Amino acid sequence: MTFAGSAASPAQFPQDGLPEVAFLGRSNVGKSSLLNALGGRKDLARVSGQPGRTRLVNFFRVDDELYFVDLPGYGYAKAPAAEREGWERLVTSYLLGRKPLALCLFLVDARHEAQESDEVLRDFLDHHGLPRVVAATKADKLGRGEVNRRRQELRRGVGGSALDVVPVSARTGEGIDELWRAIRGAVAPAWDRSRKT
Ligand SMILES: Nc1nc2c(ncn2[C@@H]2O[C@H](COP(=O)(O)OP(=O)(O)OP(=O)(O)O)[C@@H](O)[C@H]2O)c(=O)[nH]1
Ligand SMILES: [Mg+2]
Repeated sequence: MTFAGSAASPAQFPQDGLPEVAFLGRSNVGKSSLLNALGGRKDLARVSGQPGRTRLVNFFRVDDELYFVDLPGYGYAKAPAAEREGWERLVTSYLLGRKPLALCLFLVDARHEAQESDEVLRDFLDHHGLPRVVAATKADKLGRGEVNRRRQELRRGVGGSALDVVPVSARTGEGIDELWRAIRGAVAPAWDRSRKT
């Protein structure tokens, strides 16, 4: 996996048409950490102690296969309103206008109930017919039985029409292979389409 550039506007998005997997979720939920774990890189995407630090759309190329797209998190109350509206516009225009977008990875913290902002995102993705896999992050902070219980709860909650709910840990690597299988399953049809056109 290599860094392929940051975009502050759609004109700066990649042009080569490889399928894209977008990372979505609240600020601090672990998007950049999970992206690094899936890409087998320790610290390519910036991981921050401070929430709300990813402010651009960042593209990471995984071989000649696909792009991971690290989007700014939502729900970070301390960000100035004007700035927040700017990212929201950028993220919305990405999600609604991006042809190569093959899958949304929707991250929620395995430990917590889905927040209202998560439900807003779930409804948005459903409304626009954007396929998603839910990744329940930081599963290393829970015991095995608790992880399974949370997985069932999340299936009923933000799961909805999701293809799957997969508990993951960027710290221990738990769930990373399973998540890759879910990603490949969802991206393969997009791959076929992009080769035909
Ligand atoms: N225990 C544990 N901590 C994690 C895990 N993944 C991320 N974290 C921690 O959670 C914090 C936020 O991680 P990031 O990957 O920066 O989260 P983000 O969603 O990219 O945050 P923003 O870009 O600010 O929206 C960091 O302190 C990470 O070390 C995990 O699997 N287990
Ligand atoms: Mg981040």
